Amino acid sequence: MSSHSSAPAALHRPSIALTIAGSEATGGAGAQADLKTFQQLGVFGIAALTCIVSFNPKDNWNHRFMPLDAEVIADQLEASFAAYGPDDLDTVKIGMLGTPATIGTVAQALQARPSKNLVLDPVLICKGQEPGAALATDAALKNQILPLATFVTPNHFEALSLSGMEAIDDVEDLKEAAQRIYAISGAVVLAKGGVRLYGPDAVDVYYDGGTLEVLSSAKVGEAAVSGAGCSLAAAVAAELAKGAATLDAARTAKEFVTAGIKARVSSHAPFDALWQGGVR
Ligand code: PXL
Repeated sequence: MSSHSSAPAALHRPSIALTIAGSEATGGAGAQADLKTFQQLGVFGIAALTCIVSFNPKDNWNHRFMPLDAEVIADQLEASFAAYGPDDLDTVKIGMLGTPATIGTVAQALQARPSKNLVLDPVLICKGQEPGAALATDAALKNQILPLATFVTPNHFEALSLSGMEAIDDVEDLKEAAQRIYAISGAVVLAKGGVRLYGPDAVDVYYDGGTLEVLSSAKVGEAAVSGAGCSLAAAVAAELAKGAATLDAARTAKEFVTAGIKARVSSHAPFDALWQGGVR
């Protein structure tokens, strides 16, 4: 074998995306779902954890929620942002933050290092948290993180909260919600109807201030699947990291999630988990 060879061809460097999210120990949701989604879509994923969620099988699979120390969160973001400059790492996805303290820490880090694409999955409450704490978390998320977002993916419950509407019962309501959320945030909105809206199709509404588009696919059963919301937002982030336009990113993400729900993984938990390999 020759000891020297011609210069290697320039390596293809993958796009990079960071998720700032919680760990969910059964692997359905949270940072685990985000990283699997990034990988499946050809993006080099990195993660900063905000909290650890462990469902409790002895208590009806309720959430046990453990926030990480603000300093530990800030340290992770410092490491990620020092390793990859703003041109290498221009896409950040935000999942569960969980407490006002965490939100403050993350907001500060993101303000110091603005991202071209900031995809916010506005996870509002987690079962197992105090309702009072959830309200404070809700307000902090709206005040400190939503203004930084370039793309936001509220589910039915979150769309009600962010839009201030009393009910979202059909696709017309969901369109109204998407437009209201755009008006307060300036972020592209992908509002998810999921299994919460009546009818044969899972309907999402995309609105970017100009284009209003209904993305629809046949419902796969009537039960919500764990990781669908996380994976949708992560897929949007992955596509944006690769340079896709926002509407194309939304369409690809919807297809990704539909395929992942069709190929869902069941377990002893009372809900199935989306399989990110479903698109294969
Ligand atoms: O699906 C919302 C979600 C996000 N992030 C974490 C979670 C959950 C729901 O369980 O545990 C860490």
